[in-house]
Amino acid sequence: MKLYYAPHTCSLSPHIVLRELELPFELVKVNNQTKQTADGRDFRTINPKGYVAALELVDGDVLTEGPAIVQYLADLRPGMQLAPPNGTRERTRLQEWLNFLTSEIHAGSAPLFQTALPEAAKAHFRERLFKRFDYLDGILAESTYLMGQQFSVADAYLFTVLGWCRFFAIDLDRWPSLAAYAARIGERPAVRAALRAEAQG
Ligand SMILES: N[C@@H](CCC(=O)N[C@@H](CS)C(=O)NCC(=O)O)C(=O)O
Repeated sequence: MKLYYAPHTCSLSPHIVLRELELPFELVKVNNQTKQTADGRDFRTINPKGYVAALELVDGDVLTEGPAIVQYLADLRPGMQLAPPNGTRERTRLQEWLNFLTSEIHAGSAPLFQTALPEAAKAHFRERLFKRFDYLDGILAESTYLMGQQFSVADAYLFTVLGWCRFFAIDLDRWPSLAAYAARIGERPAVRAALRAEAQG
């Protein structure tokens, strides 16, 4: 498998999951500005949507959309329990989290990256995001991981998007349980290895 990634972006989430599952994979860096891959191809020929992450399977098929990719990966190694079995209520609970993260936190923080956006608009999106952080802080005050005691693909995703706070000068310590959670996930060997690989890439 090949993971097409760009450092500091949402592709870190499937990258972490690949390492947590100890699956064999190759990393291919994408320049998100030029849409060129590190091996000299036009990334849009791989993912016509033009954004990371994309996962190329051994038969050449390409999966996109982070929440779908991480579930596909987790199902390759069900024994590792990064996702509950398909068809269970717990799996739906995981999908509930993934949908919340992608629509409320990932997409909710995207406007803060827009340099062209006026500060008043950014303040609106920041306050909206902070309400979501308040909610997450309450959940993580009671729970080690989003799914309870079991680390899951949703945690790889939340850790990834929380990492963007440093780009927006958002101090995560305002939400102590969320900050402690991010620090805890950041200590996992697979997470450290993924961050190291992306820094060297
Ligand atoms: N819906 C997609 C969004 C992916 C996405 O937002 N990718 C960003 C990085 S976090 C990107 O590559 N943006 C570059 C672009 O849109 O040109 C997913 O959840 O995977």
